[in-house]
Amino acid sequence: MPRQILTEMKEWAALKKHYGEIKDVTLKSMFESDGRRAGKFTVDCCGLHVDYSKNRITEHTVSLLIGLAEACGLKDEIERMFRGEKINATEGRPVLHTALRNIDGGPVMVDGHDVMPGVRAVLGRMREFSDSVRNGVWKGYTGRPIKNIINIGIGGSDLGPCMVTEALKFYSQRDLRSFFISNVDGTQIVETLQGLDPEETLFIVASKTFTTQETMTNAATARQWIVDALSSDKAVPFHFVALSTNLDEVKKFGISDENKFEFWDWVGGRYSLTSAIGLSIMISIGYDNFISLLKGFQEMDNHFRTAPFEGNIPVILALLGVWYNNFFGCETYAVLPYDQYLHRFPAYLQQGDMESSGKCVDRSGRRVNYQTGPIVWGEPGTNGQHAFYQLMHQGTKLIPADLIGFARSLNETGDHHRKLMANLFAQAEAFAFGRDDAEARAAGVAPDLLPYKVFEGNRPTTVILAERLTPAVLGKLIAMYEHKFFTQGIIWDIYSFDQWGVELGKELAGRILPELGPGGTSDLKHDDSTNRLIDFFRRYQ
Ligand code: G6Q
Repeated sequence: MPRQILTEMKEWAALKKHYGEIKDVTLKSMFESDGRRAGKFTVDCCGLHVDYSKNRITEHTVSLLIGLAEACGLKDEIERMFRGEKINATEGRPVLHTALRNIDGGPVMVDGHDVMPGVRAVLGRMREFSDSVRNGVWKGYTGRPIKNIINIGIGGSDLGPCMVTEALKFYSQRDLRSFFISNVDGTQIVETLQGLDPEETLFIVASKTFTTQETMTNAATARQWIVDALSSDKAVPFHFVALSTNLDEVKKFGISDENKFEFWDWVGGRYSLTSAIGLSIMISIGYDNFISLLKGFQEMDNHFRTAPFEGNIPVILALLGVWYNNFFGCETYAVLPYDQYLHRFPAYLQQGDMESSGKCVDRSGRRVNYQTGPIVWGEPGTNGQHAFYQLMHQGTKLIPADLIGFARSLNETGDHHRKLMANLFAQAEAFAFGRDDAEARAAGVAPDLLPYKVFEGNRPTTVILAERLTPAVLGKLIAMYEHKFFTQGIIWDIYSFDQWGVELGKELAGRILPELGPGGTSDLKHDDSTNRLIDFFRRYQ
């Protein structure tokens, strides 16, 4: 039976009414009237300190939002995911990235079969392989140890490994260099290979399907580079490994059984970095750190599965997301990590959220009559402060933001870290409380400039702190957002784990390609604009 339409639920109506009552209440007044507000809206758990008190909510808002989550059956839906039910219905698959980090947990059944022995076996092979590359036992074709690791993949087979490798660079083996090639634009591979020695270079071809145009094109170019440089096809097994669910295609590419690392169709691309897709991460940071990362994920998975909603970090973040997206009408939210190592984190979350929640049809096939996924964007602080924060402070749009920071730096250098964190705290404070007329006057602002130098404030932020950026903390942060996306998908009643829009792109590019090559002609097959664009391109070939 189709679920009741979200906007027809009584819990939705209650929230709508409540929004009307609260929309003009300022954060300033909320803090003034309750000196213990921060304590009421903070969750300290799993080594994370999540302060969501600078959001435009009251305790009543939270309880209404939790009521909505309950009415949407969130508790059961969480269990259905963890139990391996086929909740990715449009692809007919379970969603079990949580099994990948259930390393010391019990069986996880898919079609009557426990997937955990397979998960542990692949992890064991990744360990052997990454150790052998790290300690120089794995040799290239000419007998030289590997120094350069190049992951070739795109989307979920690139963003996760790349983000984590960057985030955990502090823990990396410094004589190994990691590179990521994703774009089919030949510029990326040409520029990446500049100056690299093929004898010391290992390619990891990461593709769930092993048919993705960009990845296969880059892999073929890399293969040619190795074969040309080392003058033999026989060099390929020494310089290529594959990560895939499509073992037949891997074989066709010429990668042998011992050089392939399997994962499974119940691992979604954007949720795959804890599968074999994380091999480049493991080579960079080593097996033990990789396990710490998985344990961080696992701790957050357990928290999400068991914590009551009022103290459940991913649930709280998701409810805030729904609150702003659907009631305040916010179109976007920003992720602002105050840590340079996390510079790819917003881009990673952008995919995770926007592919998962970029849907307009509900799970009963009906066009939704409410907003679903927001636009996600961000940059590390403090860089963003000198770029787009202006609009966040004084523009006409309301942009909720997550500010992420750490009490201790991994690179203590003078007073850099104190300055960094002073900025984080000051920005969150300014977003919330702004600067009113009297404060501006007291700060010496000339009367004619007052309208420009007054800051309304009332801009919501959530501040997420941890002691230090460790592999385990990173695992928790990633899993926290993964489960946030899941929760929002349940409330919006959408399928979070398919991505037909991505598949469309793969199909369309293949259709026009022959028209651009030698002898190709558009033959006026398209609309007038597309025909002309193709003609322009062909004129210069
Ligand atoms: C992720 C998406 C998508 C996918 C890429 C690469 O969830 O499905 O980003 O990861 O299109 O696909 P392959 O791994 O199959 O090459």
